[in-house]
Amino acid sequence: MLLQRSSYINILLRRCSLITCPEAVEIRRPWPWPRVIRRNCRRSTQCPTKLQRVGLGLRYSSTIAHPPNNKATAIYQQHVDDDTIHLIYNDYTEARYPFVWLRDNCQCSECHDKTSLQRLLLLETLDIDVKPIKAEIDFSHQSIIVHWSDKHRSEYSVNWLKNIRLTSSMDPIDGLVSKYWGSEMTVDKIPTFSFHDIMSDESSLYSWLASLHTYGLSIVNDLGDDDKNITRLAKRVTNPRMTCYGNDFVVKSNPEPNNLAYTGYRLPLHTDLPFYQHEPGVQILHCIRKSEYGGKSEFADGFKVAYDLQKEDPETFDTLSTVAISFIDQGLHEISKTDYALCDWKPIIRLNRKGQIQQINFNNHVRGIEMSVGTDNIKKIYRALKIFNSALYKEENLISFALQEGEAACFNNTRVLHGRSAFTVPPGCQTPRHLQGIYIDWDEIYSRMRGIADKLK
Ligand code: NM2
Ligand code: OGA
Ligand code: ZN
Ligand code: ZN
Repeated sequence: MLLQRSSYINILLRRCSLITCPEAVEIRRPWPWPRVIRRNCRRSTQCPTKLQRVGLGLRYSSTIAHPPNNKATAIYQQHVDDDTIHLIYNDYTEARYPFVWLRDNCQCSECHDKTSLQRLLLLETLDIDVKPIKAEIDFSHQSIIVHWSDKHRSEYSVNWLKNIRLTSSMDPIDGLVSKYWGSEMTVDKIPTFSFHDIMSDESSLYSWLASLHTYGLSIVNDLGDDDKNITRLAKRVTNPRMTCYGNDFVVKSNPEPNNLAYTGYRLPLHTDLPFYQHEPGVQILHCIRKSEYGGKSEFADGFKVAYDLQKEDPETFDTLSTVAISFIDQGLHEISKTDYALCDWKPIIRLNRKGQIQQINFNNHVRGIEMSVGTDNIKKIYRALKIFNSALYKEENLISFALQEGEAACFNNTRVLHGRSAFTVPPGCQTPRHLQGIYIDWDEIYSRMRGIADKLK
């Protein structure tokens, strides 16, 4: 017999006078796959926590001799309605779990592989109309046991269930905000972190990465002049992102440059490697040797510039966010030592599904020759590109400063545009300008941050 709407589960009556202390189970809640750590109740067998039954098993009130933790550690109540199992935890939070979701996420070894932590249950097996025939609380194990209409039996522990919110995200990354900036972000205001702190302390590492998320720009100092330190810094997060320019790269004026970055030419504001479908997320440029003869760094927040443009010139914004531009590069692949020819088409301003600004790709020196808009529209594209370019250089948007030796500029390569003024290398110069560069991907950064956030909880 299927349980009717609002019928309460009678199992609570079985042990209603004395249940397991809510503190008997300590929960760690790494996102998003809770690993369970159990701990015995600190208050031993005399624990006074009780649930008392009131009325005919339809309502319960609690008598708690010591206040519950503000994190739920036990289930107080459970009932089944049309589509969900409704739980009330001992911190008075409520949660509803749809039947189909519970069945889909059964954690038994038939449905879920314990080693890979991945789902075994097949969509073809899942009945979206599945219903519980019986659901009960197992107080000693603090779990819900459900017997399903498809004859399966599932058990869900409170430790696992209580951290799952189906209405809002549990991901710590979703709690981070973005803050747009303009030229008020003078060099002394750029969030700055010490290489040594980042290497020795995970909370400094987290703060650095969180700040990169928020502002898209930070400085790491104390790097000295060791050209391997940039790799050490990247590896503190993850493996660096390999590209056709290598695992890391030397930015020096070079007699046989395979990129304009490896000359002394001015580099107008740009994002790197837009000819990859998946552009590197973050770039780090470590100044090993600065130049007396130019080579100052420039930055602008592409999100702010795009946001202002959307308000001030919606037509140009529309062109920049809808028309795909080609980006190309070719040469000898630094790692595979084979010829490469990379090409991708994308709009300068990429919007997400909600129409919000998600990504900027802008690079004049690797912009392709081909255009897909038809001859009549070509001038419109050039006008839009020029408007975006001059908006980046407006006084209110541009910051410019000389990176000091031992400092690294770190920036979101899909948001913040970077450039440099021209520089020269005088004949016979023994200490030419030298930056060491590396890329890291956002997926890896967020993954590392989640891991640290779990540990710091
Ligand atoms: N480098 C520095 O997108 C670009 O071509 C920018 C990239 C050569 C790896 C330069
Ligand atoms: C680069 C770059 C800036 C600089 O290497 O991608 O933009 O200051 N370099 O040399
Ligand atoms: Zn199962
Ligand atoms: Zn660059």
